[in-house]
Amino acid sequence: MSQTQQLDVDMVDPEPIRFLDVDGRYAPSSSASAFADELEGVGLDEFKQWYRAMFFTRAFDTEATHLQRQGQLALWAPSVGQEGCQVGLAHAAEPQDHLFPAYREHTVAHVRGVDFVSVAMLFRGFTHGGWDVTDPKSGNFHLYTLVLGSQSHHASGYALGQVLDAKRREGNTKLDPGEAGTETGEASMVFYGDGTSSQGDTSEAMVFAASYQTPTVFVVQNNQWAISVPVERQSRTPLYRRALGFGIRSVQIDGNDPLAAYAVGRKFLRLAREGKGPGYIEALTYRIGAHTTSDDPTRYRQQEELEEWQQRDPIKRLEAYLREQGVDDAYFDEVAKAADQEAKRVRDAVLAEPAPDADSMFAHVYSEEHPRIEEQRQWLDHYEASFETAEADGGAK
Ligand SMILES: Cc1ncc(C[n+]2csc(CCOP(=O)(O)OP(=O)(O)O)c2C)c(N)n1
Ligand SMILES: [Mg+2]
Repeated sequence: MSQTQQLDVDMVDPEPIRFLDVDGRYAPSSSASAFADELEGVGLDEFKQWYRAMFFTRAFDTEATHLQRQGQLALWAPSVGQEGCQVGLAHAAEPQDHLFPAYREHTVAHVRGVDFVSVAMLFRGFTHGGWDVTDPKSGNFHLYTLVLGSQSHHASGYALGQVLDAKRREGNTKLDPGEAGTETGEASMVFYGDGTSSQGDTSEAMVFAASYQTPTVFVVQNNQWAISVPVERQSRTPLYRRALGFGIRSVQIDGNDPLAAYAVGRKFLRLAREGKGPGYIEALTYRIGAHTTSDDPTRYRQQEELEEWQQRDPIKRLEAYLREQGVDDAYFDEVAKAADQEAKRVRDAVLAEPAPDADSMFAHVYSEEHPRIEEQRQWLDHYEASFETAEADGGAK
């Protein structure tokens, strides 16, 4: 699965870390042994819970796509195919960790307790992103970020704050740059894609994280495409190797194996919390659906490639593993039924929500009044009023 090497240097990549093979059999790859301990104590109950979260997210994803097609969402970014690494990494995080997503981390959002309705409302244009009305910090799951790469700065900057807070708790307010070893007890984890790795922000964030030894885990979901640009165009070297150049521990995992994502995520987050510096995980996965509902992937990628990756579907893989462990139809039927109900609940809630006051678009841009915002607010008022005038005149002329 590694990318074709075009450099004339002799470097062999280890096999990606994997515990479950494509048929859901427990068959750790050679590089997995260093992480096997992390799975101790994780059993059937947990795996069933992970399966449920993945299945629910896919049902939600399908419903959200329908809602967009029916004109109820402005846009939708599907995560189909990427649920495996997301569920493993989300469960690897502790409640006190802070997670900084891009825009298709729907499984992570769900595991962190964010209501799917909140996620849909963002794409409906009804909220600016604060997840639950009662608690915008819900689950320490930060805002979806469409400005590619900016979240890597948010995560490494936040992590510097985590270090400073820990030092302050010890009565030490002086930050010595590059000094490792501060136990923070919490970490930050940031998600972005293969294409985003070309954005300068992500390199700067790695320099920063390595220099200050921040407790940050960078997760790159290499889903092989950045809209229509293949990963081979983004990087001539496997992405995980870039982080090594910054002095950051880094591995490549089979991103459709939730066990691999959990084990590596757990270890890297723990090392980060212990003051042992940042980590980087390249999760090899695939975007089965379109980039967004505005995209038609048949214009740029081959059907055979899609079918090949469909064989590696993370949900089917975990299902095969669970069946092997004796989980029967009754469980899978119950999950499917409950997921259907959840999708219906989200649909009903989205359609029932009254349209927000248009003024809310302007209300929180600046903390104080701003002439440009006032200008825009007045323009909208004038525009809205023009419809009333047109109606009073007997309709548009
Ligand atoms: C700074 C910036 N540049 C360009 C874009 C337009 N854009 C949106 S998504 C995308 C591709 C991102 O690809 P990748 O990082 O691989 O994430 P994926 O969508 O595959 O999950 C681009 C170029 C943007 N949103 N922000
Ligand atoms: Mg991508």
